[in-house]
Formats: sequence, structure tokens, C-alpha cells
Amino acid sequence: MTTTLITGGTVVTATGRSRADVLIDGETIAAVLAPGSLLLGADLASGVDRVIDATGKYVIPGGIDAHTHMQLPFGGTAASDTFETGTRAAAWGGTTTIIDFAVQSYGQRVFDGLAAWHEKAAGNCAIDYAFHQIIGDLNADSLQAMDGLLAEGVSSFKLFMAYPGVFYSDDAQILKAMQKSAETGLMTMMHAENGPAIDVLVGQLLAEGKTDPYYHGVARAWQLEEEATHRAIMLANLTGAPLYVVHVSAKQAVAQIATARDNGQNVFGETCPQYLYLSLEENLGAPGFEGAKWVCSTPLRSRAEGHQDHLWQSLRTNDLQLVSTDHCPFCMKGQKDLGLGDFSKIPNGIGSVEHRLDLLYQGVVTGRISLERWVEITSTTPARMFGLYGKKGVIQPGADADIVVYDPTGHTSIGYGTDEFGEPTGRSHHMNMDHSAWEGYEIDGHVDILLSRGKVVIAENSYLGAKGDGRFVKRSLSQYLI
Ligand code: DUC
Ligand code: ZN
Ligand code: ZN
Ligand code: ZN
Repeated sequence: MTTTLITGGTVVTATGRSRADVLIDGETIAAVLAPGSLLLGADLASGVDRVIDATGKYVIPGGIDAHTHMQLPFGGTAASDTFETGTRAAAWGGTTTIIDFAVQSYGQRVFDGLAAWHEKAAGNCAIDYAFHQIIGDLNADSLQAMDGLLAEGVSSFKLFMAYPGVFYSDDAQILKAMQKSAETGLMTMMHAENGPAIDVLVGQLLAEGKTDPYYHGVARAWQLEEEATHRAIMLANLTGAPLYVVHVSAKQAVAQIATARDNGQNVFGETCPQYLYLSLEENLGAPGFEGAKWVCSTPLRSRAEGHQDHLWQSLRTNDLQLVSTDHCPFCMKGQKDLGLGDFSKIPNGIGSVEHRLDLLYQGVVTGRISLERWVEITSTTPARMFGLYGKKGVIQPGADADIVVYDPTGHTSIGYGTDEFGEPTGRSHHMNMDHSAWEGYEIDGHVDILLSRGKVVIAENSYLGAKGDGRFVKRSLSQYLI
């Protein structure tokens, strides 16, 4: 087995930072050592096959993106990243594990949906992957199937209070699923937006001729996120289900989560980079149809109302626990343009799987979060929240050698590769999209080296991995519950 020594760096975990060397034996971390304790050429180190010099760099546990949608069928098309392209892009950006959402569609059996997702992912991933289960048809058969999810390594399921007619669950269905969640310990994940009310507003806006992407954000008003979040929290309170609210964007929804947490309830919230940086006015409100790039649900919120600053603050205070991407990319040409003249037909989603660590590192640079908190919200908490901790999310003996060497003096220029006139920009991303929602972002910090279970996958600005390197990881129940 190959042994690797990462030497000279600062090891950063959720609980602190120290100068240390990391010894890797095969796929796992063998030891975290005082700096220089394995002298090269000396007895012990003579067994080391490879030395990585991390002088001046941070050595952190690989990122865990707990919310992605590779190849998700949506709005008559499908998310443009396959498991192959999407996990490769994730690796470029410092992520070593994704948790994707297997889909049970309406009329389908839960385990058929799960099997189909295994088929899409198996043999195609650059990094390790796990699944949550979307329950898109909550009937008696589905409820029974949920008893078998944990044995499959799937310890969480997602319901939708939005999208009537597609994935939607009503309150009666949610109540039953949450009873099952309380009984089994499976985490209930909730897309908390009042879908029926949104659909009324969508119809009214379109009837008034308001068809631009901007009105996607108007229809999906913050009141409907706050209301659904509150309703989900109360149903969880009644049943005792652990509840994780996905893609929180409204500050009022954060307040609902914070209140529930103050009351001692097992309620958690994630946000995404787009809600921290982008806005209703500047992005969804871009001229013409350009705003379609930023159509996602929940929607981008008004900067004038202060949602973005409040979300950053909530990450700092742990009112929100982690940041995932909700990576769900669609090209403008042939996909987003299905909604020309009708914003409700624009496939919902933004691609960010490659940029999460870099974008969040800007929070460290600007003093919004600490270095340790950066590691916590991008790796350690996702691992604990979804039953991967110990193996993933930490640098300690016995853990998988999923490690990023991050260069704080490096630089990342985010972009698609050509500008709107087709001219090369010198930037390039690795996601399978014809644009970037993050075009022009200049990041202090850079992923220099990424190891996935001991294998160097990214180094010297090259991809050294192969499709099929990534394995399915079975998860246990959440390790984050109070
Ligand atoms: N939101 C998105 O933006 N895309 C996929 C599904 C979702 O809930
Ligand atoms: Zn959702
Ligand atoms: Zn999602
Ligand atoms: Zn570099």
C-alpha cells in the first residue's frame, strides 16, 4: 500500500488548528504527528512512498456537499451534470464526497427509484458518494419501504411542500412520514415552500404578462418560505421527527429554525452559496432573459431586505448549521430557454458544486466566519448531520484520507470560459454548463491538492483521477441530534 506524508502544513479541523504532519497508509489516515517527527530518509520515514509539501498551506478534511442533483429530471429536461462530470467538478473544488438525492417519482416504488440512482452513479464517480431518498409519492407502500432505507445506507429522506403535481406532499402525508421518521430515526429533509400558494401567484403574474425570470422570485415570496418552514417545524414538534430544512434563503425562515432550536427541538437548517452572495435585484432581475441563470428554488432574495447578511450571521451563530450547493445545473441553450416567455417553465437550479469551498473561504478572508467554522460548515457538520463522521469530515487516525491542501495565497478566477460574445475569458470551470452563475468571481484561496481515500486526484492544476474511483458510502443515522 502506498504511504503518503503531508508535511509542513497547518491542519485545520472544526475544533482547532495546529502545525502537524499527516501520515496516510493506503486509503486511511494513519497518524497526525508533531511537525517533522518523521524525518525524511530516517528510519520510519524510509517507508514513506510519497511526500507532499504543504508548507504555508491549510490541510483540511475534504469537503462534503450534502445536497446535489446530478442528472435530475426536471421540467421536461434533466440536470446537465452527470455523475461523471459533476463529481469531477466537485473534486476540482475541494469536495471529496457528495450526497445526491435518489428520486422516487410519482407512481414509482421507492426502491425502484433508489436502484435507478445506483445505476446512474455506479462506476462513474470521481469521488465517494451517498444518497438521500426523495419520497415523491407518499403512499402506504412508500411508508413501508422507508423501514428498509437505513439497511441500504440511506438515513434521510426528502419531502416537498412545493411543486404540486410533481413531488408534492400535503400535510397529511407529511405527518405520516414524520411519524415514520420519529420511529426509525431517519432524518426528515424538507423543501419548505408553500407550493399551492406559489402556484396561484404564478398564474396571476403570468396572466398580467409578467413573464420574466424576475417574477420567479416574486411568486416565491419569503412569506411562503417562512410559513412552510413554521408548519414543518410544528409537525416535527408534534411527531418528534428530526427535521432538516434544505436551501434556506429567507431570514424569516432562519428565525423559525432558530426559535425551534432555542426550544430544544432537533431542527437544522442549511443554506447555499447562492443565497449568501446573489440577489433578487442584481441577478434574477438581470436584463432580458439573463436572470434565468439564477432561477432556483427557494429563490434568490432581496438584498435591500438584508437576507444575505443575515444568512452569513446565522452561519456564525449556528442558527444555520451547514452549507451545501443544491447543485442542479442547466444550460441556457436548450434548457433554461424552455422558459422564454414563461418564467415558470425555466428549469430550477444553479450549478455550484465546484465553487462551494472557495466561495465560503471568502467568508474567512472577510472575517465573517473563522477558519475552523469554514471546515465545520463545509465538511465536519455535513458528516455528523448525515451519519458519515469518523470516516469522513475529520483528520484523525482511522478516517478516510479525504484531504485538501488549500493554498490561502492562491487565487481562483471563476467562470465558464467564454464571455457573452464567445470570446475566451481565460477562466474555465469543469461543470457541464454553457455559462456560470458565478462568472467573474475572483477568489483569494485555491485548492492545490486533493486526495480521495489516499489517491491524489487534483494536483498542479491537473485532474489525475478516473471515473469509477468514487464508491458508494453507506450512512448511519445522524450523529448530530441533541
Ligand atoms: N430547487 C432547485 O433549485 N432545483 C431542484 C429542485 C429544487 O428544489
Ligand atoms: Zn428543494
Ligand atoms: Zn435540491
Ligand atoms: Zn495553486
